[in-house]
Amino acid sequence: MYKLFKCITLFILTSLLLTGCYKFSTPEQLIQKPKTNKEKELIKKSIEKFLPPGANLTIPLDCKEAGAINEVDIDGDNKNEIIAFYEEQEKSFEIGFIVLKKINNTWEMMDSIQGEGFDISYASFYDLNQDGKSEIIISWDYGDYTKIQSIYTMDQNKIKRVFNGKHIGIKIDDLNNDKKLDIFLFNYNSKKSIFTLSVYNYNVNKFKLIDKINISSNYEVKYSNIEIGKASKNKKGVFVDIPLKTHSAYTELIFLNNNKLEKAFKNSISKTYQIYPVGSNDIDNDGIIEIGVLTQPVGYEKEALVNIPWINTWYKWDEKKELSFVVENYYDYDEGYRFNLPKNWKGKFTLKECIVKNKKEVIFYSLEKNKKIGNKLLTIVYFNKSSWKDEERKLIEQNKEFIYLGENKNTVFIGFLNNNYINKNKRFFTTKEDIYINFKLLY
Ligand SMILES: [Ca+2]
Ligand SMILES: [Ca+2]
Ligand SMILES: [Ca+2]
Repeated sequence: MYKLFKCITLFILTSLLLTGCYKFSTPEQLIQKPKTNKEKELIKKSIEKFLPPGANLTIPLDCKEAGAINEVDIDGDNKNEIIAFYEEQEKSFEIGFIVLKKINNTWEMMDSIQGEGFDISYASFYDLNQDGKSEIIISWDYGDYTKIQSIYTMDQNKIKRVFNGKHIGIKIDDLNNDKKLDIFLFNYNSKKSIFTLSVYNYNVNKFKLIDKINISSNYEVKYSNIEIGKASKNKKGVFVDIPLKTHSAYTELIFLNNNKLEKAFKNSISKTYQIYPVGSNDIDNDGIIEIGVLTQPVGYEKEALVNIPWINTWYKWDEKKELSFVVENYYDYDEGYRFNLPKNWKGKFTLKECIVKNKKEVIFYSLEKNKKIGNKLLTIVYFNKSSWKDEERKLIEQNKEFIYLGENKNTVFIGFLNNNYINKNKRFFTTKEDIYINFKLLY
């Protein structure tokens, strides 16, 4: 699947290549004049000339921070060099990158580096030691979860490896806003079931360990989602989603305070326990990362876990030691949508998924005294696209109020809001507009 993804993205990338799918190393370079098509064509041709025989351009699996062809100033002359990643998949199974520099209007190869493993799982370019030259940071991937993290720098016109080690992940960010980039390395000791996060700074060609912290896990950490981002308006954190035994997980939020890595919560497992992994994500697009857990709706106490229509409940760090509620959502992964529940319904509703006359319905009910299931609040009905026009006509004839929520390839989603009940019970107040806005197709 990754390969397919790569092929597709590579295709898009090569077609976007000439329209600006470049990486820039400094803000100044962002405003440099766009290259002419002639220049882009020249770069492409030059790369092709210097690639090893049979090699093709490739992009890192995690392509958020680097593409196949990257423009970065790695020698500090304020002009960008070209770094292009390649793989050769027929004979030598070689993977690596080449570095080109523009000399007298032609792109010459400065150096080439052969990597390790079968894939590049991550790459980025940061001037880690603030000497004006960007370093090249790469995760060489062996296909399981063994990864070699390497950092390269330009030294006397040659690429020199300044760091190399086996770690399951690497991330770069200035976590404590001291203008020094922090290098985060993640390790897992399977014998001791300990996941370790270490942070380094790179000063005058030396890597200095700032601090490290252990994160408990009772399960083999084959995957883990690690996000660095805002935990609140002014503070960045490392969000580590850790798997636990069976199928569950939790999220550890870590800060760097006075050069010490510190956990945000005293007992993260109990605070962020997820019976199935939900993890951390900026769910409301406000630039701050939320932590998601699963809430079991009322009425499913005796149901098997897999049959429960779990509600995703999202929280943010409250800038102290706790979490504060953000939003809850219902997901239908088969049909590909998400519905954000009105915030004032939290703890006051439950739901049922049912089939009525061959149509799927999701019905949200009020909870009354002693958590007794009460009235219908909202019904989301799935209409077959081919029959929707007829159904719509009928609804209009019957004067029935409905909310058009959206549609995918085969299905039209319609909401019916129980205005009679909601108007009488102001604690459930919501509007048709809010319901419409809260419904989001995922693809
Ligand atoms: Ca340069
Ligand atoms: Ca540097
Ligand atoms: Ca957010």
